[in-house]
Amino acid sequence: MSRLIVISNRVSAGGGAAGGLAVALMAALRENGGIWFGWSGGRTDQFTGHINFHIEDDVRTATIDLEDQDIEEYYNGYANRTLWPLFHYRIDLAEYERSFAGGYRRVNERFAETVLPLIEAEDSVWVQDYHMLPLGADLRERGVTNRIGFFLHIPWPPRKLLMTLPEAREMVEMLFAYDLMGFHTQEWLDSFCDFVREELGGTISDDGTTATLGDRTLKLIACPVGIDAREFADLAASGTARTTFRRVKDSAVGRALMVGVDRLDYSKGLEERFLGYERFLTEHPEERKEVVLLQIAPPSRGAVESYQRIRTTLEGLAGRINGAYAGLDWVPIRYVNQAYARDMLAGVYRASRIGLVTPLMDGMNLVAKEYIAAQDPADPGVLILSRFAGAASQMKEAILVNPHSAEELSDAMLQALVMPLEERKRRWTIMMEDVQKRDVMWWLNEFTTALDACGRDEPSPKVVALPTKGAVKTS
Ligand code: GDG
Repeated sequence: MSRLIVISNRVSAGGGAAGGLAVALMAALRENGGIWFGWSGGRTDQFTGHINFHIEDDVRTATIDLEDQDIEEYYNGYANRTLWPLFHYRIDLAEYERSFAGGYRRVNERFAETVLPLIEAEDSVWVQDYHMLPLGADLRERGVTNRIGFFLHIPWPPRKLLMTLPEAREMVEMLFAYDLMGFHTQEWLDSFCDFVREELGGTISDDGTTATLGDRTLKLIACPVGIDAREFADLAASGTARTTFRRVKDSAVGRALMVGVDRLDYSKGLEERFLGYERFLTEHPEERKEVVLLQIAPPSRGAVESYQRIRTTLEGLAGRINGAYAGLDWVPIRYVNQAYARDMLAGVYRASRIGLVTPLMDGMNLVAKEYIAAQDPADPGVLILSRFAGAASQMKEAILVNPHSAEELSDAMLQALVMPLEERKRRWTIMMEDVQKRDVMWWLNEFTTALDACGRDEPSPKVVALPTKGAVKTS
């Protein structure tokens, strides 16, 4: 494989804090050489294009700082208040502001301008996620003729929903600057094709693997991201995981533990999950005091109002349910607003009889896979999984639920609690095989192999002036 230039909004730090995805991208960069480029998360008074280079775990990272206005309009604005809700089917929350769209375009151009001198002739460029949709086109405009791939980590919304975005057509047209576009599932890929066909008049090949618009052909691939299953199973066997397992088990004093681990985000269906649990407690008084729900929900995107609202709503709901049902020695919901180290999470998953993964909409959902990977093969827990998570297309042996229905959630909780060991093992074995087979390295290979196979027959790069503002310094 050629050298890889990975471009994403943020550059994930390596080391113990890194998730499976970051670990895999780092592994690819280590193996093939290359650079991971993105926003540092930091601010600057005036954007200069100054790049900070670092070496992390033998991988070269390059980050830039952004201006306050960039962060407000591009990150808190278009990415988190326009695209995120829209792509998760929440047009009721999506905000369509020209200033956001303008900031998004500006920052993508700044990314393109700044990364340009780092791209060498034979490199493959891999752009990640919805923050950077137009980046391929911005790079082409600056004369980049390298292979450029894009992977979308979130769902692709249905055509009519996407059409609520004022610049939807222009945005999708720009995607034809890429050589390859990857989605987690066939469903998201099909929605993309539907838009191309119906709104842009493009064509899709009979086998559904390419989309053509004018003289541009874009390859399409559905490849679900996985986790590093081996690493996760090792984490679950680590000393910290074992201590955490014991602590959590002891604290449940013989009760079955249900666990949810999600960023505090309205797409994750936390409110609906709490309501489903409340229904379960009401409908099954005999099960009260037999169960405890542990919800770990580290806050995210706190600068955005809808995220502040969900936090308040959940605090109210947890308070109400605990107020109604708690006794001297039992509290039905333990709601924790902080993040834990991954090895501790592995211990928590293993200690939990039920894994609750019930997003209203999710591109994939890695927690579902982590929960399965952390289980004890001799006594595995049960996964309750939303039909609307991309993961449901792979994990059919979970108890699949409609997360909007409190009754279905309640029924699923009961079914999971009484499920015999043999059935738990059967379901878990099937899911575990797939989690191991289609792991994060599998995903990486699928995508990069497809990208490598994209032929580039464009004219040689136009000569472009190096950015005058982009003084590249190392620090
Ligand atoms: C996007 C898409 C897609 C959570 N709490 C803690 C913690 N986490 C980790 C989990 C998991 C990750 O965060 C969350 O991944 P998800 O896949 O569930 O969701 P998003 O963050 O929304 O990710 C999603 C993904 O991209 C990859 O393509 O699957 O659909 O929305 O790894 O374990 N990690 C630690 N402490 C916590 O408290 N250390």
